[in-house]
Amino acid sequence: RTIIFATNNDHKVAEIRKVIGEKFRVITMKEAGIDIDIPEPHDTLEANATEKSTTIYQLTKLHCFSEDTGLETAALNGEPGVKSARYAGEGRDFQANIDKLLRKLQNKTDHTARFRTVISLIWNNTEYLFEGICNGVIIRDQKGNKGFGYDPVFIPDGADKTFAEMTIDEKNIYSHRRKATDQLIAFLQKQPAW
Ligand code: ITT
Repeated sequence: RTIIFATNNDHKVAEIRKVIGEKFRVITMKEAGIDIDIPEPHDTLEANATEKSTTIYQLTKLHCFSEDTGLETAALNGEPGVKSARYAGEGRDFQANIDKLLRKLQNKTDHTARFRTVISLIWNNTEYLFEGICNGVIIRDQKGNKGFGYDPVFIPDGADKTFAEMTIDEKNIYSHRRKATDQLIAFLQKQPAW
């Protein structure tokens, strides 16, 4: 039971592997010997996830999935959203992205936000989408140095610390990615032997 995870983001791999455990064998692109920059040219998470999974499916013809994630803030009409990785420019500099977000939220009272993950699975030449949402708030100062991306400024509802102050297991209690992955696992467990 082997499936390829079409991503170049090692943090995503670590988080998803912890959820999947021994249920399935997850192979990264690196492990499959695929060294390409997967394109993300679209204006929705769904379309970018589809682009990544179909690109890798066409190369390998193996079961594979990808995910695209965005941070959506209420006061900024869903920004940075699908642009989360490149909010402050093509450099994908996570500190610059956080700085820009905090600057734009500075004079807003509503700091609620959510992470949204869309997983695209290509299964027997058909696509299936799974979504996971984590609601929370953006704080004004960064806290913690674990995790990645916007983790130092996001506190999920029900927690009293940021994702960057949590271990992967703690983050997985709340996270968008874990919720989407749970649905992927449920789907895969329903499939006949593979
Ligand atoms: P792929 O290879 O899978 O495309 P990526 O890093 O390009 O990896 P995305 O396109 O999904 O991933 O970019 C989403 C960005 O949003 C990512 O670079 C982070 O800055 C941020 N992000 C995604 N998930 C996050 C999480 O769980 N916590 C904090 N920030 C996150």
